Amino acid sequence: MKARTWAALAALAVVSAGGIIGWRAMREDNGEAAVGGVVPAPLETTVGEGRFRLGPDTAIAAGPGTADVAGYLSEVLGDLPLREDGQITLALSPDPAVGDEGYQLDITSGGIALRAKTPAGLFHGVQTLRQLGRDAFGVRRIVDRPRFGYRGVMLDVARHFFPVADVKRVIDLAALLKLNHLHLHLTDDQGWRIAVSTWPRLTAYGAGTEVGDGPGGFYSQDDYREIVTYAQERFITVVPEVDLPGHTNAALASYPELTCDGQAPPRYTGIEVGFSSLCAGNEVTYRFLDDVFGELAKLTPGPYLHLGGDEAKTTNPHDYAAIVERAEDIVRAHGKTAIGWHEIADADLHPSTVVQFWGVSPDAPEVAAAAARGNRIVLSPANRVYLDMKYDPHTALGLSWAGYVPVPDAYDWDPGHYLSGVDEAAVLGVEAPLWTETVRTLDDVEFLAMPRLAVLAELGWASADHHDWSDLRGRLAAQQPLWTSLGINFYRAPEVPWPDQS
Ligand code: NGO
Repeated sequence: MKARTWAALAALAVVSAGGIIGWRAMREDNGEAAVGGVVPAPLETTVGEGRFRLGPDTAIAAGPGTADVAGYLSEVLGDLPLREDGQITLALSPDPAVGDEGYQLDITSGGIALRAKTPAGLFHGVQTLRQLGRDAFGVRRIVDRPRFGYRGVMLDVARHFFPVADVKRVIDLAALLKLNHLHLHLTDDQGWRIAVSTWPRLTAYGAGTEVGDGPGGFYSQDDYREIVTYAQERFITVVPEVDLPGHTNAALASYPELTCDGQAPPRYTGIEVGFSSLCAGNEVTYRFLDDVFGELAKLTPGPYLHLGGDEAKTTNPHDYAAIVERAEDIVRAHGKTAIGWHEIADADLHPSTVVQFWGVSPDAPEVAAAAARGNRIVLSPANRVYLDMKYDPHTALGLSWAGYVPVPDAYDWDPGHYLSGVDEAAVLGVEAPLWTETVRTLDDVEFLAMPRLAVLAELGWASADHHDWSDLRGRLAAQQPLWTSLGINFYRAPEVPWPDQS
């Protein structure tokens, strides 16, 4: 295998005939073509001449510790056999240049060598390979690693419920784009979607509604474990959210003791926000939160529990801070890190807590102050990355309270230099939420998410000096054959030169 590696390097050296040219310089020389049709853009690409073609004897050689990723690669390339002398080699090697999630991919006319420090890195390399071809791959070397450690997508399964199979499909889309977090918005006014053994009415009653007149639904703990495992196999961390103290009508309707006046409200199927609240003065509120977060903590291997915190319009500021601070303590007592929507920055937060910005203006002094106190920030500016915003006035689905978000606008910002007074070092990453007031089916999800989720992935992964819309639009267009073969219902954004429309 070592010999093949050096052969690969030699082949590339011949191709860069102009002498010793740095990988980066080569990329610039080759322009768009050198980046290939890969989204998100790899850090460094050097292209050569020729191709490696899959043939009847092509096989995968899985080095120690790579069997799972090799199995996945075999599946996505059409059931290639695994064999020790395979031409496609997967290896774990402690190369610090690619970090914990990066990889190096060498394609020569004789084979493909993929190596990374971790299985997650190899998995990301496989996604690059999938995008480069189906049965033939142009000669190149790619050295790649992400800009931000947190790259997420959120699915609101409360406004409309989505079964496990749909969530798995969203995980697959996320994996294709090298995202590494799936945030599930599990509770809201319209429904409670996760079984909690000590509070069974949350699902027996509180899950039976959704927006409109649909039946709702919920995940049993086994369903949730199935989602977590499927995500883990794709190196994606599930971040469960229990929204509080507002957005809690489904819980209040199920358990009157959680309200301040002891009266259960009726269940709710509209789309107003900001009318419900847990009761700060009731001790039972905290027993409830301890039970719920305790069960979720046990079911969730990832480090984060999201406690919501948005739009608590009927909770007075003192009560709001009291509930958020105690909820944060409860999450921490269960060994997890809290995340919350940016309103939680008004409370006295532990510095480990992550603040998720969802505003529409870069001036958010309370978020900047939290960052100055050490809180890391996840950026979800609604007028850039909310997947439920309409593309334009003609989009049938979606909302427009944050404006229309055509694809170029989704790209037109830099997460490292976005919020005034927040340095890139304070930015943990980016996340695109998909709220589902108007979204009922997986087709709806895909239509709003694609291609904007790919744009979000680009912002989260690609280096800031790759930022170039004219380049990205070409690479988005290049995804069309793969997206079509995967049956993805993507929006044919008019700003992207899709091959089937030219
Ligand atoms: C807001 C609100 C959600 C809505 C969403 C619709 C946040 C964090 N809270 O975002 O309840 O569903 O807008 O775009």
